[in-house]
Amino acid sequence: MLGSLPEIETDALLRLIAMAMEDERPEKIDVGVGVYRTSDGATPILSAVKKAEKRLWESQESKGYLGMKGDKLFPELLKPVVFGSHADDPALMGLQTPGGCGALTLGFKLVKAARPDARVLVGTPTWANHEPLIRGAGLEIVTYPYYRKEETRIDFDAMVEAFENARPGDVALLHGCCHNPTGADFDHGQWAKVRAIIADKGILPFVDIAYQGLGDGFEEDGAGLQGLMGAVDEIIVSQSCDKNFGVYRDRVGCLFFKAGSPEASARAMDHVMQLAREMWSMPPDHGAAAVRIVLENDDLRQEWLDEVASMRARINQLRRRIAACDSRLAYIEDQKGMFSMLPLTPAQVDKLREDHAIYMADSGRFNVVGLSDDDVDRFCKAVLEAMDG
Ligand code: PLP
Ligand code: TYF
Repeated sequence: MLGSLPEIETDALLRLIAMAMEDERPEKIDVGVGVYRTSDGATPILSAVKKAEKRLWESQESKGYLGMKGDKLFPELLKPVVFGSHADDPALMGLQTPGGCGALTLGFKLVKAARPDARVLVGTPTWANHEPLIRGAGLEIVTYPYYRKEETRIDFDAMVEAFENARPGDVALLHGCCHNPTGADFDHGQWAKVRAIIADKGILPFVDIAYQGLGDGFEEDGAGLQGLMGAVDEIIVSQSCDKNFGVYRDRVGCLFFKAGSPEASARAMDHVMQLAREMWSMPPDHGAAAVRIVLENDDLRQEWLDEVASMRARINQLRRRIAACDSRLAYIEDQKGMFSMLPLTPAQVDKLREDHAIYMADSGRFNVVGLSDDDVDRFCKAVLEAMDG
């Protein structure tokens, strides 16, 4: 039976990661996968997390099951970080998931359960995993234009037009901050307009926030989502701690949602738990427990905030350096988070890999913080040469 399975295309990004690992050229620059790196190319465990893990190891007396919601304190401690002054909204509920991917899966399955014919409006481009996760939940996708790669800007008017044509009950997938793959986030005015259309059209916002703190700061990066909280009765939020706590492989995330009332949210939670049971039953504990310990201890929380601030400073310093290389790269300074997208064709991206051992996604997306301090000038020179070629 299994032998009859057809061949499938593997994830292009995961293929790129494997190719970069095999390349032994010493000058290799890997700006493919989205993980934070120091100038030495390391992705270290945060010191606050390491200390929390030690405390966990010392104090944990049982690994008995925790239940379908996982660590119950974990989402409560995250709420003020993600939702600011909306954290105490009695209709806002959340539960631990295996990473942001688990939250996205669960959130879309919740939509499918509530409204099987809902359509999901998805910007182009978006993170490559969004589409399979949405289709996996059995939902229809309708794309909206998000970014003009050649003009290095958000195609805001076209996006607004697409939202104007949406049906009530459609779901709009939005990136909370640090847009993957473009780095292009809404400004305050654009968020205000998005809020107004969503409320006016009866669209359900689904906000994916996986990089909070790595753009301008936790408050700034949460502001768009928090503004939406005040404007709508219902919202779904997939959150990931994998980047801002550096716990990627531990798979730490949260699904939050708010229905029209605390009672309606509680009913949605019953459905969510049923759906989680059909997939993983209970999320893995270790990473979320470490994050919970960081958040509940003032000393560790401050250490973590300082560590994220230094990651953010490195990202933004690299952005400034790249932008200073040439006016054609100046836009990169205004973008947020780990990624930006270069106006390159797939053939130009291939050439960068072949001629310069520079690895980036076919779309021209590159991980800014994959560059070491010494790589910046060579990287910019090669990219500009490719743009001219
Ligand atoms: N959403 C976006 C936009 C991402 O870039 C990622 C990246 O990994 C995720 C969600 C999922 O994160 P996780 O690794 O926690 O599943
Ligand atoms: O976009 C990235 O590079 C990260 C890592 O299936 C990633 O989000 C890539 C592919 C994937 C899961 C995570």
